[in-house]
Amino acid sequence: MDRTRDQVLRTHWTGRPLHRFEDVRLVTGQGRFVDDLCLPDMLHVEFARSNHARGLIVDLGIAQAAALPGVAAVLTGATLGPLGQAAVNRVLPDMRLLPFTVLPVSEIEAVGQPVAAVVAASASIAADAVALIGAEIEPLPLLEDAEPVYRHEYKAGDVGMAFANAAHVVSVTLDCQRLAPAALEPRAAMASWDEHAQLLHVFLSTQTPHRARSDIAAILGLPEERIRVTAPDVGGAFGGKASLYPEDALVALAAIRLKRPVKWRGSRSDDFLAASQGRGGTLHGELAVDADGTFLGLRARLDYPLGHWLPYSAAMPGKNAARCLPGPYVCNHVDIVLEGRAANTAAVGIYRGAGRPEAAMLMERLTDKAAFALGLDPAEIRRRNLIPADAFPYRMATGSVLDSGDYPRLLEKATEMAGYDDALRERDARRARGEICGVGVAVYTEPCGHGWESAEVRIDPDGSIVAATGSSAQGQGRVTAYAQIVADVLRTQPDRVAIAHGDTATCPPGIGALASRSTPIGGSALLRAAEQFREKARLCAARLLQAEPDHLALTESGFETAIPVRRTLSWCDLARMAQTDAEIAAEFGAGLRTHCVYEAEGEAWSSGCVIAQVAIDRDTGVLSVERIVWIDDAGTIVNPLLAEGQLIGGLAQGLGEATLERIVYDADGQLVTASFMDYAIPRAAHIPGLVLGKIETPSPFNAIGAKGIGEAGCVGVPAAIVNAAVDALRPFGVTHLNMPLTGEKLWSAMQNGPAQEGTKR
Ligand code: SMO
Repeated sequence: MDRTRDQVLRTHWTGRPLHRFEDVRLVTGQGRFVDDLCLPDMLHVEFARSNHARGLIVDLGIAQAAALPGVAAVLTGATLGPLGQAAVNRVLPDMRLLPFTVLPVSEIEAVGQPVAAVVAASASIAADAVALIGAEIEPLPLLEDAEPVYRHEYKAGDVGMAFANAAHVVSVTLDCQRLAPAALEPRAAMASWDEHAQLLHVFLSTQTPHRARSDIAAILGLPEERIRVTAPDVGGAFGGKASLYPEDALVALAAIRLKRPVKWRGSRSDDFLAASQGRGGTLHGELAVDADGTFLGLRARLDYPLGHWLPYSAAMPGKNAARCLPGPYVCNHVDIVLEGRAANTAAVGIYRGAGRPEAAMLMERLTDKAAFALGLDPAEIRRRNLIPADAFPYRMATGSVLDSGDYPRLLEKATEMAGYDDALRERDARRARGEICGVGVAVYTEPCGHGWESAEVRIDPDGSIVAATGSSAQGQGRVTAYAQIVADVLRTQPDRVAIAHGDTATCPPGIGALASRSTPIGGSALLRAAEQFREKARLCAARLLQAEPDHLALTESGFETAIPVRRTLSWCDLARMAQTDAEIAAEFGAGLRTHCVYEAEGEAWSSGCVIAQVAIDRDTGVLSVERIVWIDDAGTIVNPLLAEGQLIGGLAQGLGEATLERIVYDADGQLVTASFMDYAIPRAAHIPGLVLGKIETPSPFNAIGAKGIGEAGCVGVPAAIVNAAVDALRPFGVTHLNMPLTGEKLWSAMQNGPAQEGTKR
């Protein structure tokens, strides 16, 4: 390494694989999650949940429960009275809204819907009381073909002509199974009401503290300034904690009604029954190609299920799937119809990937089918259609603008690192020996959020630098990465920067941690706030040192000038004087503080290429993912260690989707998979051999140049695995497989020739 590069590395924290500052605390049991918190005189909530998917409440039968010693109250829809609505992001025009119901007054709309809340002296008394509730429900038939909640078309070019000119048209129908976000920590909420100050403090396991505050304000009819939402440590979320839930609102309401602190800790079953679920779409696509394999046109019909209510981002999966569908390829003629309909199930919302995985799966399956129809190698047909590196910014036919990327280089690097040609030869040799194995390629793009975040940087009187962000964390290591960004601007050590997040009382407003947008947008807000803070501090230091601001240099301990004489001012002294010098305080405000609202110029789009090698056991159908080679482009990487962790975590969940996970409702709307006994998630032993590589095309649309990375594993990995599995079973006449690729499904496919399509709701 040459000397200049070495110096740059020593003075620049961005790009260094620092270990997470959070880890020691978390791995030694010092984490504080909602359920670790206790308040004096606290009551506990448990919910009675519906056993029926749809019906009318005849009688909730709460008398026995209410009479149980230790029960403070049994709350029902009738006792709550009229309440306001949580917000829904109407990302599609003409989108209908469904009511947000804390507890139903008359109609039950899903199995697992909370119908009554018991508030008691302990969680076990509350649970005993719930068992005494014998609700009488008059069943109603399930909703069928409800009016769409949203319908939207994405059209460009002349699709009719494209299909008329095609040498081949291939089609794929995807049945995407529903998934459970399955965060390690189930949902939880605790609330206390200060009657004297008229202040509500809600502790919530959430991705979006500020939005939760707005929603609670709207539901309860309280001004926002009377509500504080604190997200303490949050044990994962993956989209499942991006919206306020009826249970959360009930906890806040109970604290006010009963004038005592109230806590609810959801169980795993509570989450399976009533947390939001992901995916679930039925997607049909047709791809028209010419004789060389050039993509001419794309038709698709995407049908998305929605549950019985709409979380804030309920329409995002459908919208993302539709707008991302052409993926990394040039395809100018598109006609995509998107519809979402309500059903008598738990809510459907965003889950790690939020529509991007379905788009990648459909496009990558279509691409493989086209390659097969033309006798082209799957890597080659992709090479012929990828958007060239000099075409950015690139407007997709669906209207979204890709900021930057180099898709051909991704593919080239992945095939090189995978030894693609050798892998194909090895596959053929193994096949000749009677083994069942396949190779699959997928190239993906994924949008990583747009809009704003805000940040605040200040120095406290004791000299500590505090950077507060509206973009919170649920275990991603945000505190470390954000400190690296601020430390670079202020030329200080990251561990000198305290990062505040996840509390509406101590942090500026923010959208939250979702859509892979935290580092690109939240990080950019912090970068800009830190720069503004540095310049304000420079002016302040110049005044104190009686020097010209331009003559001040920032050093590792503070500011320094050589003109007229050498003088220094440490951060500590600066902080103290900014607080205590009346003249300075008058000019710069008491204490040094800057607040910045940052709006990204556009969306950052990550991309990547995955090559999967799989083998299938002939006797059991069990699939082994033998190796994944994966090149990801997430633009500027702030902390490579955290980035790698995000890739591996996303891969694990993508692997779960591809091979194991599936939420099943039966024909009566009963949830068949309400525990980890029935819903399989991957274990460490399932994680395949992994070769990671990266390219970095910084985003021109945000200050850091970063793109998202946390969802990538759910986007590219399942598509590559399914393509590899179909490749493996091609000798059996299999042309398509729906996830999850269970042993039973693959074994059946081998027995019966063509793939057996799984059934799903
Ligand atoms: S699915 Mo994410 O938390 O946007």
